[in-house]
Amino acid sequence: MFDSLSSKLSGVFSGLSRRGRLSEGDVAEAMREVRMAMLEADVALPVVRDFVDKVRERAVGQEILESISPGQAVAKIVNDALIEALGGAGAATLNLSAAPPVAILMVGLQGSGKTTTTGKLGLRLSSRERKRVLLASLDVQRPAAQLQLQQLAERVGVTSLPILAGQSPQEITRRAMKTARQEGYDIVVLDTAGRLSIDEALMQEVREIREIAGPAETLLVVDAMTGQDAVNTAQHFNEAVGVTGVVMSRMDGDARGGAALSMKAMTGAPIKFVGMGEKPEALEEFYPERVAGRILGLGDIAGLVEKASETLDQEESERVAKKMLAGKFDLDDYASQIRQIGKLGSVSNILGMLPGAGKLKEKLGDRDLDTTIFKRHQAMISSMTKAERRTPAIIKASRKKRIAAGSGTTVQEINKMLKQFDDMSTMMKRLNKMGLAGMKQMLSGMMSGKGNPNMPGGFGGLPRR
Ligand SMILES: Nc1nc2c(ncn2[C@@H]2O[C@H](COP(=O)(O)OP(=O)(O)O)[C@@H](O)[C@H]2O)c(=O)[nH]1
Ligand SMILES: [Mg+2]
Repeated sequence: MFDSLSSKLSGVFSGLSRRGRLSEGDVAEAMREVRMAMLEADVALPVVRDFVDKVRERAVGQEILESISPGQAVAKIVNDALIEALGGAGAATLNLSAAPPVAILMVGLQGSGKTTTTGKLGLRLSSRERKRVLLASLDVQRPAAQLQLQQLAERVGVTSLPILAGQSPQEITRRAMKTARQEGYDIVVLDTAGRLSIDEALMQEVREIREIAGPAETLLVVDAMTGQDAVNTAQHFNEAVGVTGVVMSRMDGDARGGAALSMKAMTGAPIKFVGMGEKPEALEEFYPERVAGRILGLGDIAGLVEKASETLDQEESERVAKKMLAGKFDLDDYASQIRQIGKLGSVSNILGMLPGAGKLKEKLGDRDLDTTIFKRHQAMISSMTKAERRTPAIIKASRKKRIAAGSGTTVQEINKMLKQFDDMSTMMKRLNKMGLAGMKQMLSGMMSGKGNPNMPGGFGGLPRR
């Protein structure tokens, strides 16, 4: 997502930054390129026009032309304009401030991801926001649809409304709201039936359900992979039933991103969440400033940090980070890091959030690092004494034999692990000095499997799955 747009825009700005001063001609030329990049990314034409006009107007201003680093100044203007186009800084959150039970109505075409998103929302609201959530399927179009939601609800540990055969969507809605009132639920998520295309019968059904439930949110789920069609769908739904927010599913795919960039401007409805996969956890808030940063290659560092801190033990990470900075990383810390790597999930996911790592991610594809090696390292470390873990240098021949026997590994493997640990410590010390640019270099070394000639091996030799 956004990869191609991102690399094109970076090209424009690095071209600009090589110049001392910008003339109006330079700006005009850059804007032509920005315009083309956006159209190629499938951004709607009116949005592109508006965007380019805005940027040009601001960039041509005197202060920019005389500023010291014009490339950066223009990048900043583009960044701000992107954030505006995406709906303004800060995530558009759910409005749940009505009296409980608060209804959330899920609408959209068939196959857009409504049921999946209903399950994701159920999980999110119950676990993060500690709400009592009831899920109800109003999809009587397809026989298995209600069962699909029921199973999903069980999987995420949220209650679903018992299925009663023969009820209409309107009847199910009444029953869901009544059950929620009687049993004290905070939130009811209503998963409606879709249609293959927008038709009046669907819209009428949605309007009737809305009348009954009085939802605080009507969330439209659209498939990011359908590009501009997603925007058209949103316009239609918004006109016919009114939409308070959009969920873009399949943002994990290779859609060009134009739909996300056009949505707010074309429909007025903000993107509230994006679906990043089929799993119930794969729902993220939509932060325009982070997306803009990602597009401009600034990397979604904030997103990465949020993801990491959610998944990892915060205090443990801080403790290890401090030791790393102080150059006092030991084998205990290494073992703790190994445990946490498992929790972070796919390496390619993490790479996608790092600045400029788009290319590496492409190379890696869906493959992931083989983590069995980490498990073996963990076994070795747990067969060591405290003193050995703290000061690996004391591990000589006889100790190695004992550790190998204890962990079911060989002395050779122990040697290799110690060497790798040693390299890693060296690398960390260098990393501190190098900053971000160095980090990218290191990553590309990791991915090519060769390592950088100036750098120790690191993970370069790890087998991949
Ligand atoms: N990769 C990916 N697949 C998704 C996402 N959201 C939904 N899906 C898949 O899309 C298909 C249709 O989803 P479903 O929720 O049944 O759509 P509905 O007809 O609108 O209820 C299912 O196979 C889902 O697993 C997403 O964010 N990413
Ligand atoms: Mg469904």
